[in-house]
Amino acid sequence: APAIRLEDYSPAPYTIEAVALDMQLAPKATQVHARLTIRRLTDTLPGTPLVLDGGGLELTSLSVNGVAIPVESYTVTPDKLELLSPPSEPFELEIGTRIDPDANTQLEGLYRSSGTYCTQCEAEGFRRITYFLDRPDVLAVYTTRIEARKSEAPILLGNGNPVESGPVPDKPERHFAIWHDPHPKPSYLFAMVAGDLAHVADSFTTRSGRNVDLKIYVEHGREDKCDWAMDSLKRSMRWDEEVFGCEYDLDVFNIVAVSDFNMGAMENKGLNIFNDKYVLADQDTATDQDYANIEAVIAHEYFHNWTGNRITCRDWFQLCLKEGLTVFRDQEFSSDMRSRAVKRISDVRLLKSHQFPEDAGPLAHPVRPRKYTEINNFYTATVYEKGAEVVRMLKTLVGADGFKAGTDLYFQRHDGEATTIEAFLACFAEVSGQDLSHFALWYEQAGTPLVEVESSYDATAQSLTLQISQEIAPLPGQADSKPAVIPIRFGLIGSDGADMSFDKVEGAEVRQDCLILSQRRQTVRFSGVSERPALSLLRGFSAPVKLHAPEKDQDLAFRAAHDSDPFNRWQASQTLATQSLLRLVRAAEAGEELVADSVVLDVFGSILSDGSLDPAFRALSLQLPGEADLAREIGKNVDPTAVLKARDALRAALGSTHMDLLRAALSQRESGPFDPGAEAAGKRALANQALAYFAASDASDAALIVNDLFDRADNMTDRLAALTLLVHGDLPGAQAALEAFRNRHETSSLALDKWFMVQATAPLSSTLETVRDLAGHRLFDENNPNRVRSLVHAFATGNPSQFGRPDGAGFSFVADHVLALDARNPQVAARLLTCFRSWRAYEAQRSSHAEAALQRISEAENLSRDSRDIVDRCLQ
Ligand code: DPP
Ligand code: ZN
Repeated sequence: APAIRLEDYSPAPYTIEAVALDMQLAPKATQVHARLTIRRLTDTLPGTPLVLDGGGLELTSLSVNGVAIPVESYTVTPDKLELLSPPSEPFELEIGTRIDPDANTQLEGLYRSSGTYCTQCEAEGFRRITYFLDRPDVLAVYTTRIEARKSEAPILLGNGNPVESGPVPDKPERHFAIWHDPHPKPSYLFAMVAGDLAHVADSFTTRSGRNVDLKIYVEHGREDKCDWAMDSLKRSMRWDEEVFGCEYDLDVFNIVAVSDFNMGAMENKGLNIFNDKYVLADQDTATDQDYANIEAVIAHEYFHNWTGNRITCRDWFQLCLKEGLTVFRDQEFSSDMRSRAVKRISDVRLLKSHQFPEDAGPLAHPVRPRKYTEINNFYTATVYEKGAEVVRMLKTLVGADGFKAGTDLYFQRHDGEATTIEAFLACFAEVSGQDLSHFALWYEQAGTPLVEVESSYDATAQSLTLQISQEIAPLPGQADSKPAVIPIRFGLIGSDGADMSFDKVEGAEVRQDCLILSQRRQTVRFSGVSERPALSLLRGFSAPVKLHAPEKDQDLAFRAAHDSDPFNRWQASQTLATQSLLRLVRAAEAGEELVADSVVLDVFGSILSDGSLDPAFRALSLQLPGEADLAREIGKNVDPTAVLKARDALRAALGSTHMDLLRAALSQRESGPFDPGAEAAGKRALANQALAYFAASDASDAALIVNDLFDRADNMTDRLAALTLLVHGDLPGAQAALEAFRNRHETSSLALDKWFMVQATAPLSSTLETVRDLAGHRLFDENNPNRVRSLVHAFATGNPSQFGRPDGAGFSFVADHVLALDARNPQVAARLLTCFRSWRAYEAQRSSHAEAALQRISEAENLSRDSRDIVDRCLQ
């Protein structure tokens, strides 16, 4: 497939101003009738052909201004409709198409999920419903008439506001509903839903007094699992008014939860469609992490109403315009709802584990890519999470007031437009008076900058000198890099643990507590520094960079106890643990005895016993870097077995050293009614973290205590924590617990996903065989993306030692699934395939097995464009 390039962008020669859709739903033959009001743009010569996108369509009728057009005046294929010489004056084009929702296994366009008709049009799904200018810069007003058998689909939903509904004359078994969306929108925001659904209702009054009916639609019997999602929605609506000044603009806001969905959720105007994983929650089936995710995703999709819908993207290269900004907004929302420090740490962990490896390998791309062959492959951690970090840096640079003024200007100036990153940045440059042209490099350049800092203190001169460099390692298509603007928030910590003052700084700009780097190499000199400080750099993770500032274990331990910045306190303990684990990995590779460093044991003991710290923060601080995090630090010649051994050794040492503290922490587990809020969740996280170390210790009653917790747990967080320890530790009782869990949750598919996942991620040599068996289990469903992700994807991305087995069998198993899946659902297959992206980092034997698996995929016939793109880039 030819690459699509940013520099080739040009507006379409025609625009579509209004769309009237009539959808006659039937499972295998849905008839779509579209009436499009089309206008030639003034720059377009009369007679210029009009080319509409299609996707596997069957044309059933075609007319212009009410008259069927002769066959010689158009050409048509399933993927394209071309009018050879359209009228020069505005005209109405009517198109009939027939589609088969039941045959749609790729879950793009119109499909059915558990019998419910639903749509997914981002990025290019609308063309699978009718021929259209299916691109985000064509904004039209939509009116949708939906007709279906009443028994099959009593509920009929569309974008915008409901207009009319009733029985269909002469067809007593059918009914219809008409929806009208007054806000012009791109086709990717179109949606409709029809099915036999239950709902819960609530309402919200906007700050200007508009009453909005809120409804969440779910399968019957799931109504009691919507409370948290509804509560999150109302809090999101209020927060967006208060913090960003964004008010809702329709009479209704509907959310539909479906069980078969490729992505997390979709922000269709007034009709958000969700993967049910991000809606449904109750004490018995959802973990605290699920609750937090639901809150974040509900907010994210709602916030798109302004950042994405009212103001959309000119072209798909600008995807980060809506996604990076909206992720930033949902992160801020969660920070306000929960602990800001804990949220920041969790987000940075995610960034480092998902985005950093992407940005360091063959799939690296800029936050705003310059070319793509399949846009679905660019819904990435780079566009979303790094995109959010870039917005956060922008806020740091222009200040909170400048940021608020900039977003106000953006909303006012670009409302109703499809726009670009340049236009977005111009708003902040204008209100702040700052030149942001150098900063814009963050959107253009791939790769994570490595910032290296060497410090020296001169006691006589009372000066501190930092030699700082920045560099991005060469990437495919990016041999060298330019230095970026990097805001480094910092503090100089004195021996009493407090931040020290200094007189002046030469060699870099400093604004408040922020050093602003902009050159390849800089020497920065602080004067008036009264003692050698402990250097706290990159506070709050103020830029998405890798920081190398060599620091002794003792200094890290000091900062882990005293840094006034909670993020860096956490980072200091993590860096300490990482350094120690890397030494253990080397020992494991050399076949030496694995002895944990006492300084790490001490620091973890202090955190465990420090009751003054927030429990959620303590829980996070006690978590060791993951196996994949360590592999990333090692970078090349990775042996995942050695990594696992090192981590197990440290976990066991921590458990055995602190057994008494752990017992004490376990006994503090709270009872009483379940509360899904952040504070109660933090206490559960701490108790379960303590349990994890206890289970890894040499305590003779460890298995007994874990089994007991499993039996007594009255919520999913605790039950799953215990089950995971039993299964991953291969402890006595594991099989019985798995069976009990399955029996209890057999009818809840989201809970059952966890049953698959816990087995797929067990770091045991028997796991691959287990996973193979599970793929043939009666409860496995290869057509349900959540189920596939809970087994195959979880194995490939959450089980480094078994996916990366030295015999290559893990790679081969995943490759088989990629190929099988590719024929049915290319988007999910291509996503699974990205688990190979770091294949070159393995030691030789493993990397040659991984390469062979990729080669096998590459040689398959009829590979989708999605998978072809990923496999080609991985092998390039
Ligand atoms: N636009 C969706 C989201 O990120 C993804 N399909 O919210
Ligand atoms: Zn989004």
